[in-house]
Amino acid sequence: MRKRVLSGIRATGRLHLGNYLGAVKGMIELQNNPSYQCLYMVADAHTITTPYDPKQLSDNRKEIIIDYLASGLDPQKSILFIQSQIPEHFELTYYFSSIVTIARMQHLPTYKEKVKQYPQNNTMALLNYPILMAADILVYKANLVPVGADQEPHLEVAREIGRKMNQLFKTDFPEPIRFATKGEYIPSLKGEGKMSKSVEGSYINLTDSFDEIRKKIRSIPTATTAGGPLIGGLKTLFILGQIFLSSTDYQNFKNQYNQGNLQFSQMKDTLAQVIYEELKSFQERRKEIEKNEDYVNEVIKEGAIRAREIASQTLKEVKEKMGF
Ligand code: AQP
Repeated sequence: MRKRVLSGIRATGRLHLGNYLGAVKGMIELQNNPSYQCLYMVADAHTITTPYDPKQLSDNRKEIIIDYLASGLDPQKSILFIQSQIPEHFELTYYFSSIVTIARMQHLPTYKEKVKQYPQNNTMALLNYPILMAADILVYKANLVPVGADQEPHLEVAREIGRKMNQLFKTDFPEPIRFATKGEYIPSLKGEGKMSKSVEGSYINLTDSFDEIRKKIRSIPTATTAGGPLIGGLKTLFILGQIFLSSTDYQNFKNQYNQGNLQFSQMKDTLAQVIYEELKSFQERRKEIEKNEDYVNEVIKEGAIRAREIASQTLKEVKEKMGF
């Protein structure tokens, strides 16, 4: 049997470069490897763990599917679906929650960060996020999870839950591991923390125009003189440079930096141009797909049927083993 792959993106807005490099690139790579069966969802249920607008959630669900298709995910090769259309994820979450302590969830760094970011929104759904994520993965018995480095603590929880379920109830969940890309952690354009869509000024959207990209790259805080350790905005600039520039260009800029004669504006504008070139074909494909709503609806409908077939089998098995 082919190994399974599961990944997803929250429906909190349009995709940014961090989502693309840390998650989508890995999703595409695995989809094109015939050894894997890939399931990629829009994590709409995870969206309500932070403040949200129902109208925007409703629109974003479809927008993420369009982003997936425009990035090169192919419904002939991967199952593309919307998380909330597969009720088995939620039922399994409940069963899993019976073997996870509250203390374990409260100690997660990701939970603490979100509570700090949204102190008015310290909800049960937020606390449950990693259990739902474990259910998302294990309901398909997925072995590989292409997600960014920020998701590693959640994957550890998924492995712990799988192990404990296997011990207690003799299930056969695999230990899912993260599939890392070379852009597994894209720092913020502001030079502090990660690129994140909830932090204004930290990200480049996949749909940004050349002028917007150039303006954003130019805004990365860099030192007035070159040389010294690569920290803050400099780190962001060079990480993006390493990913997008040719190795010759990158090395030239790096040497100039070390020698103290780098023109930051020149490096920034070259980088903006190359990023735009990579995003241009995505943007063109996106415009085409947007026009074809029936096709997008069909992809979503088909995806739900195929995902549910697998998920319902796992759930049946788990219920029997747990004594239901
Ligand atoms: N900066 C990043 N570098 C690399 N990978 C990243 N991912 C997110 N940010 C980076 C990866 O993208 C996928 C989707 O992330 P998510 O579902 O957590 O989406 P999100 O929460 O909407 O992403 P943001 O931008 O981080 O939003 P907020 O600010 O709302 O929390 C995951 O695989 C993630 O690792």
